[in-house]
Amino acid sequence: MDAYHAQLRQILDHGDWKDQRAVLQSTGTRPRIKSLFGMQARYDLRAGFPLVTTKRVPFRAVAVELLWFLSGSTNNNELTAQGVTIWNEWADPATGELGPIYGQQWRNWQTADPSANGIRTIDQIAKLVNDIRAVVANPQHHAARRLIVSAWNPADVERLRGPSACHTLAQFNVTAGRLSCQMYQRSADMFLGVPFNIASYALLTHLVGQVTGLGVGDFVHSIGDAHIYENHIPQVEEQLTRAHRPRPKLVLDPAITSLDVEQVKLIRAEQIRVEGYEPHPALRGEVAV
Ligand code: THF
Repeated sequence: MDAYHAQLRQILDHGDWKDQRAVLQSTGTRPRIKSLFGMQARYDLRAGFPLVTTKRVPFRAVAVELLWFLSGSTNNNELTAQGVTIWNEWADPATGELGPIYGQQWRNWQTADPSANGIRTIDQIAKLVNDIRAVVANPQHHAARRLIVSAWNPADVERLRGPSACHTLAQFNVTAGRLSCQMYQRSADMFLGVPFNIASYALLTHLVGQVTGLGVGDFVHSIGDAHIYENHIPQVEEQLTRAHRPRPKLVLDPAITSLDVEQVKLIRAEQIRVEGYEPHPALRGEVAV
């Protein structure tokens, strides 16, 4: 995970201080961020699973969150029922609803369609899996360089309660029997969010690879506004003194053979494990909301 540390170092050394909108609930203040626009890192998924080892990242929460996205849910209650509380700050207190976030855009993108009673929904994940299968069968298939899942829906941005999609778009690529993924993240909380985000898209790449019979290649992480909140800087300084440990290995249950919504709902987090994960202790930091 040298690339992640290099990004943290570069932001600390060369980033610019900026004011921003989100608030720390403990103090009611808006922490500044140190920010750098435009960064990219490449993680070779064959070299082990890219789970940060210089602090403990709760991998089970990553897996539960990704399965929740893939189930099409946008309700935080379905996440907290499984002990994952990372979306609590943004959920409607009465209903648990988060608005049209990833689950809806990935599985139920809505578009006007006069020929189909006014509205049609697109399951981008089902289309992705089908298109990858078509590209595997025929590398000249027109979908080969269009293997894209978009969470950024301009019409819905104004309806979102919390932040609009941070990870806006993922493009997949099949080369030499290996599946790679590049994700564009418009805004990245480098200390709290990014270790989750890297692990989440690496896991998604493995899952899509498994159901399409492909090995894995690289996860490429492209970032717009990469920032460290000022209240996270002592933790980041501590983290950067820690030595990397060997990357863990991802172990997926071979029984996972479909990412259809109904099949995803049957997948349990225990079917997705990491082996050999021996991180440094967790480093706590308050999230700005
Ligand atoms: N907003 C902000 N400001 N930062 C984010 O990272 C972020 N997200 C999602 C949406 N909005 C965001 C929510 N995802 C944690 C991790 C992921 C999140 C939000 C918060 C977090 O606090 N992690 C802690 C504790 C984890 C735990 O509960 O055990 C950690 O130490 O990793 C990024 O996509």
